[in-house]
Amino acid sequence: YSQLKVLDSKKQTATTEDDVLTNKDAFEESFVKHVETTLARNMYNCDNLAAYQATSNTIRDALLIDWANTQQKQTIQDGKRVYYLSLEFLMGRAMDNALINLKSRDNTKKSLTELGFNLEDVLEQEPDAALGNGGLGRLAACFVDSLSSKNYSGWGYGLNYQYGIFKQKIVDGYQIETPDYWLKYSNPWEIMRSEIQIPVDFYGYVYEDHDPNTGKAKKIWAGGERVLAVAADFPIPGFNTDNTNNLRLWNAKPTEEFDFTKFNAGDYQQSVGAQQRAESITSVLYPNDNFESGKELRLKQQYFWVAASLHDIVRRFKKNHKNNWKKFPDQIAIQLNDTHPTLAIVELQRILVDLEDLEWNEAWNIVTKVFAYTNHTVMSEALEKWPVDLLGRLLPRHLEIIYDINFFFLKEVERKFPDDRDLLGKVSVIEENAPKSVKMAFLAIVGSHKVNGVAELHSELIKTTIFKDFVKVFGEDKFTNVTNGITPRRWLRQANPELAALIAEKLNDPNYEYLTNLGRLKKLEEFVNDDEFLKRWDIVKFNNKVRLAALVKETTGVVLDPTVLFDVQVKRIHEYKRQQLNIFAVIYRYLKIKELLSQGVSVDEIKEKYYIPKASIFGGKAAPGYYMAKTIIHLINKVGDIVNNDPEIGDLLKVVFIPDYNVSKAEIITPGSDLSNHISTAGTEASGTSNMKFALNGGLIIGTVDGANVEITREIGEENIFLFGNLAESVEDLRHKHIYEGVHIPQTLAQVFSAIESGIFGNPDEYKALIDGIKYHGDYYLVSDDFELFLAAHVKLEKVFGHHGGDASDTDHLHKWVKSAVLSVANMGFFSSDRCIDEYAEDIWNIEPLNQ
Ligand code: C3B
Repeated sequence: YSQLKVLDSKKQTATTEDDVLTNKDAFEESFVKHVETTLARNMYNCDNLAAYQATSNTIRDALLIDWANTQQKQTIQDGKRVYYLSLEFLMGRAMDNALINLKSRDNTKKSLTELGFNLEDVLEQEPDAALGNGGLGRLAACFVDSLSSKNYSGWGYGLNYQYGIFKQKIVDGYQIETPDYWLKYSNPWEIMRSEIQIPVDFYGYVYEDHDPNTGKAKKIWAGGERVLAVAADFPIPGFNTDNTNNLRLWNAKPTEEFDFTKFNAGDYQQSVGAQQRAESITSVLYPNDNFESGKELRLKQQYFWVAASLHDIVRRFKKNHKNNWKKFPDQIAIQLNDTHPTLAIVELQRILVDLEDLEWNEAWNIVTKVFAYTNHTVMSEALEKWPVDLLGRLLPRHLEIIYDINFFFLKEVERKFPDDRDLLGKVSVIEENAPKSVKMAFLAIVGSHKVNGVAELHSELIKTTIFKDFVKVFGEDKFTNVTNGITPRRWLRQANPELAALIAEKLNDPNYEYLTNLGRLKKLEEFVNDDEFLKRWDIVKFNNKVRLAALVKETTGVVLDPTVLFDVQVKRIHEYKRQQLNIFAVIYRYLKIKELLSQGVSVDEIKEKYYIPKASIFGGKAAPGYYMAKTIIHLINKVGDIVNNDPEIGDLLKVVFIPDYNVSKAEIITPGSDLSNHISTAGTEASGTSNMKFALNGGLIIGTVDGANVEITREIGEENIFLFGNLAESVEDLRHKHIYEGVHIPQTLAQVFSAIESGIFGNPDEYKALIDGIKYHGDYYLVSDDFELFLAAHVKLEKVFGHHGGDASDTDHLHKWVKSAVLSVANMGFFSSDRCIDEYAEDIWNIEPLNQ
C-alpha cells in the first residue's frame, strides 16, 4: 500500500504530455490513470505485467505527440520520403528502447521504485516482437531506428504476423519448436488503424476492354478473391530528437463481401470459413533464414504486403500532388530489402499503366527511378524463383507485365549487344528450365536504379558471380556497396549500460551524444595505456560475464565460472556459418584434455601449458525442416552433457547451448562475451552484423576473411582480431579438388570423427549425415580445409587471453587482451547504422534530413 500513500501526497500536477517523461508526479499520475482506466484494474492488484502495460501506455502517450508532430512536419515540408519494404522487422522489446531514446529512463526508474516496482522486472514482462529470422530482419530494425535518430522522413512497411519466429525448446538435446503467440496480451506499442483498410485481390482473370473515351485497348484484371489489408502502426522514436517515424505493418482481414451462392445454397458455415481464411495470410512468419521454400502462401504474403503498401504510398502522393506523376520519383524512394518485395516493381507499373493510364515507357521510367534493391546473399538456395504457373494463377495480370518487362529489356540488350546471343539467355528474367520460373533477383535489378551488397567483399562478389552479366548490360555504376551497421542505442547503451556509461565518462559526454556520433569513440585510444582505465573496463566486462552466467544457469542449469574465457557463437544454425567446425574443435579439446589427464598431467599444468579454462557458449535456431542444422544442435547438446558431467574436467571446459536465442537474450549474451565466432566459409556470409555487436561491446573476434569481418579488420587493426582460414578466392578450387581428388581429413579431425563414431555422444547414426557430408560428399563448406587453421588460431588467442579473465590484477591480460578490446571499440564508429543510412540517403535515395 506504500505506493498509494506516495500517490496521496501528489497532486494533479501534469501539464503537458512530455512531463510524464521527466517529471515523477506526472508519470505516477498517468500510470495510475492507465491502471484504472486502460487496464480496468486497481492499484491493489497491480502486478508486474500491469505495471509494464501502464508504463508503456504512459510513455506511448508522450511518444504519440512527437509522432503526430513529425507526420505533420513531414507533410508541411513535403520533401522526399523513403519507404523501407521488409518482410521482416526483428524489433525485440520496445519499452527500454523508447525510454532510452526519449531520455526518460531515469525518471521512469525512480517513479516505478516509488510505486513499489523494479524497472528491470517490469521490462522483463514485455514479449519480444520477433517478426524476423535473423540478420536481415534485425538490420531492418536497426535501420528504422537510425532513420528516426538521423531526422530522416522514412517509413517501414511490413507484415504484422500473429506468430513470430517459433520459440525453441531443447528436449533431450533436440530442438522442439513451439508457436510464438506474441500478442497474447494487447500490445501497447501497436496502434490499430482500423480505418485504414485496403482491398487486395488475388486470382481471377485478365480481359481486354476499350476505353469508352479514347477507344484505346485496356487490360482489366478481374480478381477472384479479395482480402483487406488493415494497418497497424508502430511509432519509432529517434534518439535525442522529436523525429518519430512510422513502421506500418499490415493485418489481413476478411472483407464483408459474402459468397451468396454458397449462402443461398444453405452452406453458411463454408461461406464463413472461406472468409476466415483471409487472416491466414498474416498469421505466420516463414521460419527460414537464407532459404526459400517457394510456398504459395508465401507468395500471397508478398503480394498482399506489396499491394497494400503501394496503394498507401500512391494515395499519400496523390493527396498532395494529384496526378503529377513526373514528381513521383522526386517525392518517393522505395528500398527493397532483398527480393521479397520485388513484386512492388510490377505492381507500380500496373497501377501507372492499367489504372492511371500512363504510357508504358513513361510509367517504366518512373518505376525504375523509384526502386533500389539490396541483395543479402549469394547462396543459390536463398535466391527466390517463382514458378510461372503459380505466379500466373495467383496474379495473372502481373505475370503478363513481367513478360512485357522482360521483353522490352531483352530487346534493349539485343540492341546494345547485337553479336552476343548468349547474353540474352543469361540475363532473361524468365528461367526456361522446368519448372519455368521468374528469377526475382533479375527482375529486381531490371526494375531498380541501384543494386547494393551489404559489405565490400560481398558487393564485389555479386558483381563477379551471380550478377556479372548485368554489370555488362548496365555498367558498373548501377552496382554499389553499403556496408551494414547496427544501432548503438540498442547494442551499446541498452545492452551494456555499464560500458556505455564508462565511455560517456571518458568522452566527457554526460548526454551520450556519442551514440549518434559514433566516430567519437576514437578518443578512447588516448586511454589505452592507462592501467586504471583498463582495470575499470575489465571489471565492466566481468560484471557482464556474471550477468551472462546467470542467464546460462537459469536456462540450462549449468554453472559457469565467470573468470574463464567465454567463447561464444550465437546466430542462426547453418552449415555455412559452421557451428559444426566449432563443436568439432571443442570435441578435439576435450579428447586432448582427457589424454593429458590419463598421462598423469595435473589440471594446473594443463591450464598452464596446454589449455586455458574456457566455456563454449552456443545458441541459435535451426529452420524446422533443416535436418543438418538440427543435427548440429543435437551434437552440441550431447557434447555438453558429456563434458559438463565429466568430474575430471571441472572448470577446464564447459559447453552450453542457450535455448531460444532471440534479441533480448542477445542483449545479455553480447556484452558478456570475451571471444565470438564469425567463422563462415569464406564468401558465404554476406556481411554478418553480430560481429559488429560483439566488437562494439569489447569482445574480440575469431573469424574468417568473410563479410564485414574484412572491414572490421581494416578499422580496428589486424593485431586486434584473430583471422584464419582459406580465402574466398580459393573456395572454388578447393571444392573442385574435393570432388575430383577426394577430401583429405587431417589427423586431428579424424580423431574427432572416430570419437563421435564410437558413440560417446550418443547413437552415432544420428551424426552420420553430418560426417559423411564432409568425408564423402565433397565437404562443401570446407570444414576439413579450415579445421587445423582454426585450432592454430585458438592456440594463438589463448596465449593473449592468459589465465584469467576478470582478475584485474593480471596486468598481462590487461595489457594484451583488454587493450585490444579497447582499441577495437575505439575504432568501431564506422559500423553505426547511422552511417549506413547516411550512405543510402546520399547515394541511393537522394534524400536530406528534415529541418527540425
Ligand atoms: C543475412 C546475411 O546472411 C547476413 O550476412 C547479413 O549480415 C544480413 O542478412 C543483413 O544484411 N541474410 C538473412 O538474414 N536472410 C536472408 N534471406 C539473406 C541474408
